Amino acid sequence: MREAGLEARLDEVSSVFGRVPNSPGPWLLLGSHTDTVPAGGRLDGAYGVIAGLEVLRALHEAGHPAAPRVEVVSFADEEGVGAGGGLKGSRHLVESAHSAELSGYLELHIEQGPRLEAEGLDLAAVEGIVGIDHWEVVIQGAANHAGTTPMPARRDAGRAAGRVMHRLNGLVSASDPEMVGNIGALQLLPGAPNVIPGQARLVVELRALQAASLQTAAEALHSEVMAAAEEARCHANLELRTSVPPVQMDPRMIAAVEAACRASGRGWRRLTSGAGHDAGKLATRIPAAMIFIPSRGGVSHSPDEYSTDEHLVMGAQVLMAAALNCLAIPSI
Ligand code: HGY
Ligand code: MN
Ligand code: MN
Repeated sequence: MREAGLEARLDEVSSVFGRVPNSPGPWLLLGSHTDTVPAGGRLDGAYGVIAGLEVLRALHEAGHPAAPRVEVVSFADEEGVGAGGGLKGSRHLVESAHSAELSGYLELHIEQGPRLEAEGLDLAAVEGIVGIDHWEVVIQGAANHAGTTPMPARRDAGRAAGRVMHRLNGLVSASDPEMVGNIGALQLLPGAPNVIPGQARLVVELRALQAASLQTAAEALHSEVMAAAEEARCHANLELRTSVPPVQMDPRMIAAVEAACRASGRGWRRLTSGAGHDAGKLATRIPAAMIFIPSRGGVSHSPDEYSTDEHLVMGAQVLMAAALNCLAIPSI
């Protein structure tokens, strides 16, 4: 950011902000996050930060009047690989005084899914972002000798966890055909092959664009966990560990993005994001919008994450055009 002639600063949670020196604000914020999931790809988040920086650098170098009205951000800990459930940088920003100095937020991101590529399209104007609930399930049975304990006498927490995992797909699609869910974290304790697991700890992630679907699925999950525990003579407890509500993007900013997509001459569509983003958190406080470019094979959260250079450059150019369209909106 400093090489681009911007003044750069860290906030209290290590997000990095860059703006034209002595610009008075308010600012349209561009950017994304630079953290990744374990063994993640190189584009999820980082692409939007670099593209936002490139847009501001180009405006600043050209002495464009929009430059002092734009700020760029690299958010910390969007993925939540540590504790806290993620969106740490954007959560801190919306709770800070600086959010009152922002006229809007525009995030360029890879789609992380297969739809644009499957339809031969190059861009998406994101209209909404799914809500994401993380349910922590603890199933308590009794650790015991795996060789001498007769099957009917066991209180096998792993058996109950296995039934929940097996039934999850059914309860998710019964709640909402568009909904998704999985169990990405599972622990069987004490974790030895010759000990009946006395405890199973799992995190169930549910995602839906409708809050009602998340509620329906949560109720079905609760019933399933209790039935699985009872069948294995265990006890169980569920706790909502993190919950990010579904959110709609700002209609005026979506229109600004759509105008930029149209002007690009490339194929585009509106899309809902199945991935969570910092824009979802910012949208709870200020006008926000997102732009997607295609991901090869829809792959993300993997070292195989890839988008073509042509799409990467085109996305940055559309970000520039969309940002200028946003700055022309009277209240932005
Ligand atoms: O999990 C997500 O959807 C995002 O990549 N953090
Ligand atoms: Mn991610
Ligand atoms: Mn991301």
